[in-house]
Amino acid sequence: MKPDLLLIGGTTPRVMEAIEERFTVHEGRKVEDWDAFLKDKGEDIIAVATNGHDGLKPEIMDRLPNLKVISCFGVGYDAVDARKAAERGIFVTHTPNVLNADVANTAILLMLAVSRRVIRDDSYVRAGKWTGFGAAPLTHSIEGKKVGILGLGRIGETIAQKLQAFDCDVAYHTRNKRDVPYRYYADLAEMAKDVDYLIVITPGGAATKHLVNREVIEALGPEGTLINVARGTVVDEKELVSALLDGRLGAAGLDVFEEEPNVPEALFPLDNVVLLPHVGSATIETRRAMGDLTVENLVRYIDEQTVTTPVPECQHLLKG
Ligand code: NAP
Ligand code: 8YV
Repeated sequence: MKPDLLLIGGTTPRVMEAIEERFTVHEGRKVEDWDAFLKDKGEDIIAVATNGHDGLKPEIMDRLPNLKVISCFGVGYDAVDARKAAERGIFVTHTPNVLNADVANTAILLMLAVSRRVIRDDSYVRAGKWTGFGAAPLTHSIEGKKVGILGLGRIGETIAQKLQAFDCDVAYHTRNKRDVPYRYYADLAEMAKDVDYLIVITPGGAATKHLVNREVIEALGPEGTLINVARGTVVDEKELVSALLDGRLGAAGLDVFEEEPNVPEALFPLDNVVLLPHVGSATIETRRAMGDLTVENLVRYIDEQTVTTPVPECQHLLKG
């Protein structure tokens, strides 16, 4: 008999095929009455496969008494209470590293798209304005500019490395200073004051909520650009919108929002803003690698009672 797995949210056909080979899969999306489902199947579920957006609601986790592993498709796991899971001896796993390059590319893509006004100029051509009004207005180069990175972890460091190709002067802010060739700022607002671009790439969750507040946004200022590829919650979105509307912030490139998939409509008319629907890692190649790692963690738990990439809160559950 195959063990029971609860799948939260959608997944790729490749992941579905792989998990169906080893598990009896219960699709959360098809559950109409959660109370009845959990009464009937709650005790049988030993594995959950989920993603960074849907996570696992605490009230559902509480009703899975034999749960052993929660495998999250994505590196950010702020939608899963990993501390509580660890206390119960449940492994939470995620997909670090395999997405570093594409998320870093998205950050740089947003820097370029905003600075070079790619969306505006594309519309200019499509609207026939090039023939009517001549050349489009000049834009800003990112070459040699000062970039502050909030969060210099796996992805932040990849962004820093890639920015060397643009001769950018890179600084960073984290809680712990690192041994890296970039200028460290212990104070985020100080860094924001000194840079042209602030790139946000920390985890989400309570500890980073609204780190980018009014003070930081104003320090970045009317010539500054904010790029957020982390989580919407890290930036105070109301303050961000009002600063952009008032011209107190120069521009923004945003892949993530506080209430996804809802994006503040006040941003829609602004051509100094580029908006993406949380697609930092959304390439066929990277999503395939993320899916394979999500499955590997589940299968290794079944075969070896261990996992490949536990989140830090669950690291101590690894044997040996
Ligand atoms: P990571 O390796 O764990 O790096 C996180 C960095 O954030 C570390 O440098 C950490 O340094 C810093 N940090 C954490 N809390 C902080 C705080 N309160 N103040 C300042 N710095 C803080 O994580 P990663 O793999 O680079 O991923 C980062 C995040 O990117 C994920 O958690 C996820 O939310 C987001 N992400 C988004 C997408 C997307 O599609 N847009 C894709 C992948 C990931 P210290 O501990 O020293 O402070
Ligand atoms: C994914 C992400 O979009 O890895 C993350 O933290 O935000 C993205 O790679 C998301 O997790 C997919 O569910």
